[in-house]
Amino acid sequence: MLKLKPQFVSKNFPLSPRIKSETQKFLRLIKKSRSFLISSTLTSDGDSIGAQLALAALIRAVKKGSRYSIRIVNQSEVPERYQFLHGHEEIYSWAQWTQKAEKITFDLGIVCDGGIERTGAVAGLFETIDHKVLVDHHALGSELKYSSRILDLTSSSSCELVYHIFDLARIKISRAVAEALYIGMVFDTGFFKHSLTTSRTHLVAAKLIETGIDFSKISDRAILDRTWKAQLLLKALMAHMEARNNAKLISSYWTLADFESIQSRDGDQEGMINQLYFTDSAEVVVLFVERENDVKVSFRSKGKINVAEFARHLNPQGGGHVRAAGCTLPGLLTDVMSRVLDELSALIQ
Ligand SMILES: [Mn+2]
Repeated sequence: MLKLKPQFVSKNFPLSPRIKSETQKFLRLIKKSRSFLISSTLTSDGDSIGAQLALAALIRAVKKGSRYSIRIVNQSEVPERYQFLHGHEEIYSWAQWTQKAEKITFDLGIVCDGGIERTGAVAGLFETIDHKVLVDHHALGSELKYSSRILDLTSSSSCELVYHIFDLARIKISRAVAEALYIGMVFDTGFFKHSLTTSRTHLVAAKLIETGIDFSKISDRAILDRTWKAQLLLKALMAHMEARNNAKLISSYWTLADFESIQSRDGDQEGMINQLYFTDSAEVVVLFVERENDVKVSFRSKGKINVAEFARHLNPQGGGHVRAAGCTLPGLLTDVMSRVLDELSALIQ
């Protein structure tokens, strides 16, 4: 196989001095600490899971030979589609964590792919930790204070950024870590298509492929394959699809009754908003998900409308990227839908 020179990526795409010094701070903190907490966003996705598993491997490499413990705790369970990644069984959902009732004092709390504000119940665990680290690529990410803030808005994914941490620390990337990082990158870039995909992204992917991963098989397994129940969810999504503004605004929704009758699982909805996005005339698409106490709203934009800003305008705790963002809103599904669609419709005109 064609091999790129070691450190090829960092030579061509050096980290900015600020991100480099924040990363060095992070590596020093890992050396000093013995007990680690890693968490990520409320809803686990390919990027958040991949980055967490890779960060855990990074800590193990740095701490090799010394005593330490790592706990990865997320609000939600690892979606089934990622349950082949090495180490996934070490990730606790909040329910599993509270059941375990382990008394543990963490020295270092690491949050990736979103700030502590977005970790749900896990946020409480961070309160008593002295040193916190953010590894993220989201604009409008987190307003909290961190001992090290590794925030790179030019990264396609948290996983791409985590690759650079390995590179800077000169830690060899194993095949298992390469699989986790590759899945995160494929997930966040939509198979290297979204706007944050750069030549650097491809070079990082090339380095990961060099470890011998079966990228074709794992990306089908993690991203494209659907369970039959997920296909039924997609069927409902297509059935509920509506267009406004000459099909520049496309929307759809799922009700609690849909979930009840289909009996789908958490990860089944993942990526389905893309089916709305693939409408040629669409400028912005919205997916509404009815939940017990609120409505989850996800946006994708082709660029004219900054949906991160729009999501923040609806709920200050919302956010994301210019082209992909989301928020939660209180109220009845029908009310939330008409309010959001009216506002967006006016924006498009
Ligand atoms: Mn991400």
